Amino acid sequence: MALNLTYKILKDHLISGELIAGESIGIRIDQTLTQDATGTTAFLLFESMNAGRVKTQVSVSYIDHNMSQFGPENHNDHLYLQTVAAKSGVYHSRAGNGICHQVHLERFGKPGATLLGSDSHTPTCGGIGMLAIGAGGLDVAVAMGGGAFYLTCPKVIGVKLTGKLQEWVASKDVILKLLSILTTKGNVGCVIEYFGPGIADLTVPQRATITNMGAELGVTTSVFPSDTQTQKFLEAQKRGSDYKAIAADADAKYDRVIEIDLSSLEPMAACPSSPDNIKTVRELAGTKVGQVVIGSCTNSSFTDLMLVAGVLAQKATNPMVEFAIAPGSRQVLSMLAANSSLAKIIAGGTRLLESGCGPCIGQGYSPANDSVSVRTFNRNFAGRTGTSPDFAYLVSPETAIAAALTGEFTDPRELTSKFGIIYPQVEMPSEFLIDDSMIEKPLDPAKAANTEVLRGPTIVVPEAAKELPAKLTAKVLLKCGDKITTDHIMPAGAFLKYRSNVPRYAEVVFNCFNEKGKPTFAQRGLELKAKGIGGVIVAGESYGQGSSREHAALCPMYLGVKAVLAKTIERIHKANLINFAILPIQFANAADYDRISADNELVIDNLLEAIRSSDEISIKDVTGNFEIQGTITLSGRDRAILLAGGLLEFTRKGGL
Ligand code: MIC
Ligand code: SF4
Repeated sequence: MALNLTYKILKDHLISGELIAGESIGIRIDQTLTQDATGTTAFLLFESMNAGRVKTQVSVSYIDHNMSQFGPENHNDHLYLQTVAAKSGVYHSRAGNGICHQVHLERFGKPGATLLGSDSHTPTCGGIGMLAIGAGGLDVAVAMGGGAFYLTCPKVIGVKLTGKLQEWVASKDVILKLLSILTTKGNVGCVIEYFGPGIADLTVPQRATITNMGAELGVTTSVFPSDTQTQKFLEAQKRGSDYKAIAADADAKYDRVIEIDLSSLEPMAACPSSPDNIKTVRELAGTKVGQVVIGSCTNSSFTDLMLVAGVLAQKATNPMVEFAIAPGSRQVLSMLAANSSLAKIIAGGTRLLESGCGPCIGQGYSPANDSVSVRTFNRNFAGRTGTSPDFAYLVSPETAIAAALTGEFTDPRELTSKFGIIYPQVEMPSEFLIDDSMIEKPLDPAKAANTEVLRGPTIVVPEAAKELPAKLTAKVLLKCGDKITTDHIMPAGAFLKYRSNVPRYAEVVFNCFNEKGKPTFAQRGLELKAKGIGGVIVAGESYGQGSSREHAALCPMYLGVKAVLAKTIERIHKANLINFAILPIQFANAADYDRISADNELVIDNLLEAIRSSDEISIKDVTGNFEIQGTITLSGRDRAILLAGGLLEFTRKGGL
């Protein structure tokens, strides 16, 4: 039978289950990546599994998120991660070497292989023909220990690309277009696979921008075939031996096909405060812009920044715009320095930020009040910039640099007619500058055994999940609306440094909903927990959008949350809830959402029984005096994990 690319890679890695969309399957993981903001917990949990050395082909631990280092927490994390990596047989990419996804694409990604990463933008490596999936740290820890990764066998949406991108229109506009079609909701359980004549001209960095931001669709991953573009990229990275051609069979089937004509695309922007709030740049023309930043794992490749340098060589930035770049990796930065483009960038009026996540995760560079910030990033959730309210727009480097020059939204295609700026033709280099000196190789087992793992006092081993009670008595701790992101649940930015200290980090769970003078979500949760009463979160559609951060489950668990009752729940977050023994329930009848209020008391008489053997669960609203039905869509393994009291306990008890 003709197979699409997704199913080919899944078939090669299948350990359990059948390749039928909707079924639970287990796949072998070849490579893993972790980053510091999720990695500390992942490694603490990995250590507590006593798994010894990693069993994967390649596991890499990156430092890229938490590099602001206010106080000792971040550096303590770095030292812990560096030493635990050495001990566990893991590569360690030091702070300053670049953003995990960019570096993984450059130095480790392999067509046809599987990659599991504790970061939702792991699908970036889909640009090189990998099946690259984001997951919670605990799932990645299990994969590092040699365990399979379990997922719902996906539906595959084929995106057929035809035509050719015009000058000043970028691959970012392709994914923004797709977000305007599919939105951030309703795509759980799907993979996006690109095919068609239009892909031939797209370079690996361009493809990686598209697969990276595919995460915002809520899909399992996105993938491009591996072809001559992939070979060119790998050879230029001096990794030609990692190349293998892999593509869908000619007559492969897709569950749905969407066609995008690259020739007819125009520059676009995701407007505040959702990646699917799409407008054309033409529609926004004239809107004043106060800040522009080019960076993040979406758009900070060498070719992206060469384009920026080429424009800045012709015209400097507007003095009323604060303009910065954050090169995606040390390789990008070194190459810009070596060919003098960096000098052009600096001369053009640019602030140079570190090679890391930086402003994308609210680590500084917050915009002024009421100031429009134009970013080449992938997320613009409210408050993510560190300013609240904020007005963040997501665009291509072409659109970003046009705004930086003019101080307002400007269709970059007008730069030529209005300012005589020639479109810089940027070629993919035939050789990248290779310097892996900031990637520490795993130590051999004898040396590793003598390595002392450094654990600073700010690293606190997370409390283990508790078994769920047979009968749940709980209170609605919060009722929230649609599209609640993990940034709403667990803010990052200034609080990111508490990732290794769950009791401290838990203090800011749902901080954005806390009201001055009233007890916080955390205080209410802990008070109920002390009385043996559980907490429930009631939510609308697409609960848990966005990141893979398992703290969005781990910290609520610490505060006594036992269940989430929502209209729909996103994939990675649902898995994280299960891993930390919080039951994800969907309203059987969405209208029941309106009947339940915050603070209501809920009782589930047969919690464990339902988890064991039913797809339905009855929930009594004691305060409102009515009963509603919930749906629990769980695989057999999910049920076993919940009954064991979480994934760690499940694994300790010998579960696979
Ligand atoms: C993000 O972009 O939101 C993050 C920060 O990279 C997260 C991971 C985290 O919260 O540490 C993600 O995308 O998974
Ligand atoms: Fe880092 Fe931003 Fe990419 Fe997340 S989306 S990995 S914070 S650059």
